[in-house]
Amino acid sequence: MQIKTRATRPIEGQKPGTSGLRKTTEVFSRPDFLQNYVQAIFNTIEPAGRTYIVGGDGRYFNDIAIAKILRMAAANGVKKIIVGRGGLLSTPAASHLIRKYGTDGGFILSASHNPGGPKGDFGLKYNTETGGPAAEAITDAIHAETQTLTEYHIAQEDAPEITEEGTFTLGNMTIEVVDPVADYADLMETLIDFDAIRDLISRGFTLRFDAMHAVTGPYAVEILERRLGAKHGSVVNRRPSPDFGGGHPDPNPVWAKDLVDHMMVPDGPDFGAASDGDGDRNMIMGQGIYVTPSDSLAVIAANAHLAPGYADGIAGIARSMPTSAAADRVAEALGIAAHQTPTGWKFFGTLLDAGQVTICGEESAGTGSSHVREKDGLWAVLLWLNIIAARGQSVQQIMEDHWGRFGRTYYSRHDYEAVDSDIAGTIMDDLRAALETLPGKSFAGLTVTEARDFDYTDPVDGSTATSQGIILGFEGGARAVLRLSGTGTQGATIRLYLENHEKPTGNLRQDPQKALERVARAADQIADLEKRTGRSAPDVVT
Ligand code: G16
Repeated sequence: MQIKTRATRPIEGQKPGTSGLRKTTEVFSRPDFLQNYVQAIFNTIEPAGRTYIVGGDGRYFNDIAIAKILRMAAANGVKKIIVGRGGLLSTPAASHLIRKYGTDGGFILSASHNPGGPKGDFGLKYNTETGGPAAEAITDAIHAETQTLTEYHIAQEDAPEITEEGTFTLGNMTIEVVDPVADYADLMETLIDFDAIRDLISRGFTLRFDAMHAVTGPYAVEILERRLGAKHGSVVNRRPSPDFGGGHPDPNPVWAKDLVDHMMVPDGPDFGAASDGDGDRNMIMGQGIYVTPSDSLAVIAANAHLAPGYADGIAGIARSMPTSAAADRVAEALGIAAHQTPTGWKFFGTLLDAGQVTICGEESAGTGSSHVREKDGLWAVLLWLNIIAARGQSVQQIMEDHWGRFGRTYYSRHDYEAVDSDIAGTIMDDLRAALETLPGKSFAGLTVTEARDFDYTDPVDGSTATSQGIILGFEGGARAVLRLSGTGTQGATIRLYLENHEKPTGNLRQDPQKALERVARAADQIADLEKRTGRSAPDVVT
């Protein structure tokens, strides 16, 4: 094998965010951009003689990027790459393969729920041998490399086609092309009561899973239709497409409106779900009801023992700070620990590795458990089906029982998108500067009881993360959180998270936006969001 060593120079803007590096496809396709980043990863992880998993969500540029990564891996002395057929692997399946085959890590190509295509987004994330996203110390080291490296190495010859399973070579490196679905589906069978779900479906229970033209299509067809017997066509938008059928593969009521429309009619399916571009997010619905991700986490934690994988109970629950406190109430009732971490799945890793938590979740539609080190969309869907089968109740009844026991935590997220980055930064800076002056003051009739920045110390390894979001607490327990998104690619996105708890004896059937109206107004008055962003309302309300 001939290796080319090419000169490169530091390239601006390669600082990985909460989920690896995400940029527009146009930026990723610029000469040397991808190569520079991949070489920076290789320089950091010393890959000679090691084995890695490679796969992505099939979006535009997936195949080109994988071919380059294979050629660079061979040139950097990698011993073996295991890659999903056609370059496909959902993020949780990639995490599982890293763990199952004990590899040294993996490269996951995705910009998650962001649109794909030449005008869409692309992304690349390095996960370590735990199966989880690299910790900040590693991503910082990778970033430092991007700023100093002067050359990259790439095999002269082409990478083999990866459209069929089999074993190939590129120089001294072995490339094993595997079925992207089988191992993952087998893992699900060990955790979830497939017999109970099969029985439920055979008795006429109907479901609709919207794969949003993204990576979960083949996984959902295999598991829901082939193994569990859902009727053909229960999985819709099932064929992964490079631009997700022109859509936005973000499973929430705004972008998965088609699913909502199918579920909100009286004769709709009993259960509805969707997943995102790379299969780690989920949206759960029942006939006539949408379950918020925060509530879904709480219900999953309260009922996990009904699934074989969690029959002995769960060790603890972790949620990201902006996620509602609904799960904390479950932890309290179960007598187990409840952790609050910064936004980003990587912060759950140490707690999961140490066995301190079993179930984790985030408001951003991610739920997962210790079975992998990523959030897992289909796993959440299957656990919900297991819970429905075991309890013999509809989604609506399960929610009503849950709220009747723990109370209801009304929750909503308001997003101000593509805000000028300087304006967004100043809004947050000004708010931070005013924090000490807020307690005791009243806004929209609500008195501020707490105003602080969220700083985190990892209870396992002692690492710290500061300024992870501003928390505003109000009398009566309502809460608003403000933070800047770490996953957008256009300007800045300001997220305002709102919650208010209602006791089991209170009004559990309010419209969430109504229940949160006052705290929304109070937060807007404090941060002056609408005026300073020049909007009359948030761009997206979920
Ligand atoms: C990523 C992380 C999640 C995190 C989310 C936050 O999600 O993996 O752990 O909650 O970003 O997004 P933002 O910073 O925009 O609020 P994903 O699904 O995009 O990988």
